[in-house]
Amino acid sequence: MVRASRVGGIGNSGCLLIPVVMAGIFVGPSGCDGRSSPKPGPTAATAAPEARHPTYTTRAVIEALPSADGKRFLSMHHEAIPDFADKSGKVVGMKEMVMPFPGLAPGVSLEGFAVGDAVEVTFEVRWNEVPRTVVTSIRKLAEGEKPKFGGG
Ligand SMILES: [Cu+2]
Repeated sequence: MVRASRVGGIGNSGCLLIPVVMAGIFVGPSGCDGRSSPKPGPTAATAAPEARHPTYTTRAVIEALPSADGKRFLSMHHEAIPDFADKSGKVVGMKEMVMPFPGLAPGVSLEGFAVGDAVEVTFEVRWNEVPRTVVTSIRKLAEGEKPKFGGG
Protein backbone atom coordinates (compact mmCIF):
# COMPACT_ATOMS: atom_id res chain seq x y z
CA MET A 1 0.00 0.00 0.00
CA VAL A 2 1.55 3.24 -1.16
CA ARG A 3 0.62 6.42 0.56
CA ALA A 4 0.49 9.55 -1.49
CA SER A 5 3.02 11.28 0.63
CA ARG A 6 3.59 14.07 -1.82
CA VAL A 7 0.05 15.21 -1.62
CA GLY A 8 -0.65 17.55 1.20
CA GLY A 9 2.89 17.41 2.47
CA ILE A 10 2.14 19.60 5.43
CA GLY A 11 -0.66 17.44 6.66
CA ASN A 12 1.41 14.31 6.38
CA SER A 13 4.49 15.64 8.06
CA GLY A 14 3.20 14.65 11.43
CA CYS A 15 3.99 18.00 12.93
CA LEU A 16 1.65 20.87 12.44
CA LEU A 17 3.19 23.08 15.05
CA ILE A 18 4.13 26.46 13.77
CA PRO A 19 7.15 28.01 15.41
CA VAL A 20 6.07 30.56 17.91
CA VAL A 21 9.46 32.18 18.14
CA MET A 22 8.13 35.29 16.56
CA ALA A 23 5.88 35.76 19.52
CA GLY A 24 8.94 36.24 21.62
CA ILE A 25 8.12 33.29 23.85
CA PHE A 26 10.73 30.64 24.12
CA VAL A 27 9.03 27.29 24.21
CA GLY A 28 12.04 25.10 23.78
CA PRO A 29 13.40 23.39 20.74
CA SER A 30 11.28 20.27 20.85
CA GLY A 31 7.94 21.47 19.73
CA CYS A 32 7.25 18.17 18.07
CA ASP A 33 8.61 15.58 20.39
CA GLY A 34 6.17 12.80 19.77
CA ARG A 35 3.46 13.79 22.18
CA SER A 36 0.27 12.97 20.46
CA SER A 37 -2.05 15.85 20.24
CA PRO A 38 -5.10 15.53 22.45
CA LYS A 39 -8.22 14.33 20.75
CA PRO A 40 -10.93 16.87 20.39
CA GLY A 41 -13.66 16.42 22.88
CA PRO A 42 -14.35 16.80 26.55
CA THR A 43 -11.61 17.19 29.06
CA ALA A 44 -11.80 13.55 29.96
CA ALA A 45 -8.49 13.66 31.77
CA THR A 46 -10.10 15.42 34.68
CA ALA A 47 -12.93 12.92 35.04
CA ALA A 48 -12.58 9.80 37.09
CA PRO A 49 -12.45 6.72 34.89
CA GLU A 50 -15.71 5.35 36.17
CA ALA A 51 -17.39 8.67 35.56
CA ARG A 52 -16.78 8.28 31.87
CA HIS A 53 -19.16 5.35 31.77
CA PRO A 54 -22.15 6.67 33.65
CA THR A 55 -24.78 4.08 34.42
CA TYR A 56 -28.52 4.54 34.48
CA THR A 57 -31.35 2.33 35.59
CA THR A 58 -34.77 2.87 34.15
CA ARG A 59 -37.93 0.99 33.38
CA ALA A 60 -38.92 0.25 29.84
CA VAL A 61 -41.03 -1.78 27.47
CA ILE A 62 -39.32 -3.89 24.83
CA GLU A 63 -40.26 -2.67 21.37
CA ALA A 64 -38.01 -4.95 19.34
CA LEU A 65 -35.53 -7.70 20.00
CA PRO A 66 -32.20 -7.85 18.18
CA SER A 67 -32.34 -9.63 14.88
CA ALA A 68 -30.15 -12.63 14.35
CA ASP A 69 -28.26 -10.90 11.55
CA GLY A 70 -27.35 -8.02 13.84
CA LYS A 71 -29.01 -5.46 11.63
CA ARG A 72 -31.66 -4.57 14.14
CA PHE A 73 -30.91 -3.76 17.74
CA LEU A 74 -32.75 -4.27 20.94
CA SER A 75 -35.14 -1.34 21.10
CA MET A 76 -36.96 -0.16 24.17
CA HIS A 77 -39.35 2.56 25.15
CA HIS A 78 -37.79 3.84 28.35
CA GLU A 79 -39.06 6.16 31.04
CA ALA A 80 -37.70 9.65 31.44
CA ILE A 81 -34.19 9.65 32.91
CA PRO A 82 -33.87 12.95 34.76
CA ASP A 83 -30.25 12.44 35.82
CA PHE A 84 -29.00 11.62 32.34
CA ALA A 85 -25.79 13.54 31.63
CA ASP A 86 -24.47 14.61 28.27
CA LYS A 87 -21.00 13.91 26.99
CA SER A 88 -19.51 16.72 29.01
CA GLY A 89 -21.08 15.38 32.20
CA LYS A 90 -23.73 18.04 32.40
CA VAL A 91 -27.07 16.71 33.59
CA VAL A 92 -29.52 17.35 30.81
CA GLY A 93 -32.06 14.61 31.40
CA MET A 94 -33.55 12.33 28.79
CA LYS A 95 -37.19 12.26 27.92
CA GLU A 96 -39.03 9.01 27.61
CA MET A 97 -38.38 7.64 24.17
CA VAL A 98 -38.01 4.59 22.03
CA MET A 99 -34.30 4.08 21.73
CA PRO A 100 -31.96 1.40 20.40
CA PHE A 101 -29.66 -0.38 22.83
CA PRO A 102 -27.04 -1.87 20.54
CA GLY A 103 -24.70 -3.20 23.19
CA LEU A 104 -25.18 -6.10 25.57
CA ALA A 105 -22.57 -6.68 28.25
CA PRO A 106 -21.11 -10.16 28.50
CA GLY A 107 -23.48 -12.41 30.40
CA VAL A 108 -26.55 -10.39 29.60
CA SER A 109 -29.05 -12.57 27.78
CA LEU A 110 -32.34 -11.69 26.21
CA GLU A 111 -33.48 -15.25 26.21
CA GLY A 112 -37.03 -15.45 27.46
CA PHE A 113 -37.74 -11.79 26.75
CA ALA A 114 -40.40 -10.79 24.27
CA VAL A 115 -41.70 -7.67 22.61
CA GLY A 116 -44.09 -5.98 24.99
CA ASP A 117 -42.32 -7.10 28.14
CA ALA A 118 -42.00 -4.47 30.85
CA VAL A 119 -38.47 -4.50 32.21
CA GLU A 120 -36.05 -2.74 34.47
CA VAL A 121 -32.87 -2.12 32.55
CA THR A 122 -29.48 -0.82 33.59
CA PHE A 123 -27.17 0.51 30.92
CA GLU A 124 -23.85 2.26 30.57
CA VAL A 125 -23.18 5.16 28.27
CA ARG A 126 -19.73 4.98 26.69
CA TRP A 127 -19.51 8.22 24.83
CA ASN A 128 -16.30 7.48 23.01
CA GLU A 129 -16.98 3.87 22.15
CA VAL A 130 -19.07 1.82 19.79
CA PRO A 131 -21.59 0.73 20.79
CA ARG A 132 -22.25 3.74 22.91
CA THR A 133 -25.02 2.21 24.95
CA VAL A 134 -24.42 -1.10 26.68
CA VAL A 135 -27.04 -2.94 28.68
CA THR A 136 -25.46 -4.37 31.81
CA SER A 137 -28.59 -5.92 33.31
CA ILE A 138 -32.19 -6.43 32.42
CA ARG A 139 -35.00 -8.09 34.32
CA LYS A 140 -38.69 -8.41 33.84
CA LEU A 141 -40.88 -6.33 36.06
CA ALA A 142 -43.30 -8.09 38.31
CA GLU A 143 -46.87 -8.42 37.18
CA GLY A 144 -48.58 -5.10 37.71
CA GLU A 145 -45.36 -3.05 37.70
CA LYS A 146 -45.38 -0.74 34.74
CA PRO A 147 -43.08 1.94 33.41
CA LYS A 148 -44.46 5.45 33.66
CA PHE A 149 -45.01 7.07 30.32
CA GLY A 150 -46.63 10.25 29.17
CA GLY A 151 -46.30 11.91 32.53
CA GLY A 152 -48.80 9.45 33.92
CU1 LIG B 1 -33.24 7.48 25.43
